[in-house]
Amino acid sequence: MTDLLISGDVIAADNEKRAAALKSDYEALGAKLSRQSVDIDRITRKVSEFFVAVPSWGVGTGGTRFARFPGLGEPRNIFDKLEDCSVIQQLTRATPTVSLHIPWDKADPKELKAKGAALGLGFDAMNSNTFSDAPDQAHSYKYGSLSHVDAGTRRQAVEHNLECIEIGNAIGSKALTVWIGDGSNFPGQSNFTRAFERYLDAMRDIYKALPEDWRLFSEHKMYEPAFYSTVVQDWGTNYLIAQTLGEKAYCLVDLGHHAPNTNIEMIVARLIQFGKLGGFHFNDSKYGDDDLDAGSVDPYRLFLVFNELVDADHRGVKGFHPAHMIDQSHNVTDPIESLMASANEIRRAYAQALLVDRGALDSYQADNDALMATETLKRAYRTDVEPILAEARRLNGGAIDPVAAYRASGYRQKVASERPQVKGGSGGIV
Ligand SMILES: [Mn+2]
Repeated sequence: MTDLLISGDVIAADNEKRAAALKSDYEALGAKLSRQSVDIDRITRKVSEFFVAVPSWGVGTGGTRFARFPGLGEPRNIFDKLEDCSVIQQLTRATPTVSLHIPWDKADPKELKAKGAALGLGFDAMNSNTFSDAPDQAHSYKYGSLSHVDAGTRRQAVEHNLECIEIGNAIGSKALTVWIGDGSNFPGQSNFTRAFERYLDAMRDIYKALPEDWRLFSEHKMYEPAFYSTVVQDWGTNYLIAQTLGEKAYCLVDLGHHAPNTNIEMIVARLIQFGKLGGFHFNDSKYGDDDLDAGSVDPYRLFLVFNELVDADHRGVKGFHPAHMIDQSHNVTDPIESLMASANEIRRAYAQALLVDRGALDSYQADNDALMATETLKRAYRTDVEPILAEARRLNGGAIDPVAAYRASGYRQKVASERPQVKGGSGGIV
């Protein structure tokens, strides 16, 4: 039996209010899609089988370099975080797994596994942290970790990643994501070549410890916390890493880790073509690594990314199973609400991409009909697929309107009374 933290009655009562309208909207959309020879139930089925992992760190209130304004009922530890994650899953039915960050979420693996099982949650990729210092560690990461000039510091960073694999293995994870803050703030501070050699050597040691059925994801980021250069700067560097390490190594694309206006969907296509797309950290951005909610600023870009994923699936690309994870920071919203909204936006982009008439698109491309080719994408994108998303949630026991049901449940007020309020703001993201 799964521990359900939102009463089934609350969801049923809220759904009841919306059921008739949904039925009518779903039928109208079904009729419209059938005129395009699209079976709405097939799309709904595919959407309900599409999942995205929630980041454990996402359920705490985030912050900026300037301040953090703690929210009500913030999770005190990983077990509280898992409870919040289970609420997101219960209402959306889109997020059955959680991605952990070590050491932030360090706990007895047996207890983690038991809590996850009780809440009906599994564990997605493990995330190591060698970009900040843990209280008792021997060597500081101030000047880097896996690429540090000091061998002892590099060794410590490798050992930490090995520990993440060990914990992950015990709780059923199948992947390790490595993101490092290594880089430089001044021209001349670091030798690009030597730093990258040291990084690759350290990553080889991690790769060697990877269980047979695991994947290793490296995540590129063009700047921050290092502002002049980063060791894993861009997708080209990332591809070289995956290529150098071996077949279990893949590239992770965090949508916010690119320069403004970068054609991310084309990067995705390239990585798919050469068998190295490992997965995503979904979020949105206006200027940099803003970690805004997925689809909140540029939903068309999210759709274009999904267009590449659906295209790859349609072409039957071998061994294609990218990991889908959210990586966001919530500064002004209730993190549970933001994560539910984001999971739905991600599914929305997927559903819209499923509606692209790929045969027509191929023909327009072959005829150099640029206008009709782009209209083919736009036609799918302009379709309001909300009835499909809502029906997928409803069919699986979720909420037709997750935010409304969540607010009706009083969950935030309840945990606010149980979890002591964090006093005062502090700098830095969580
Ligand atoms: Mn990320």
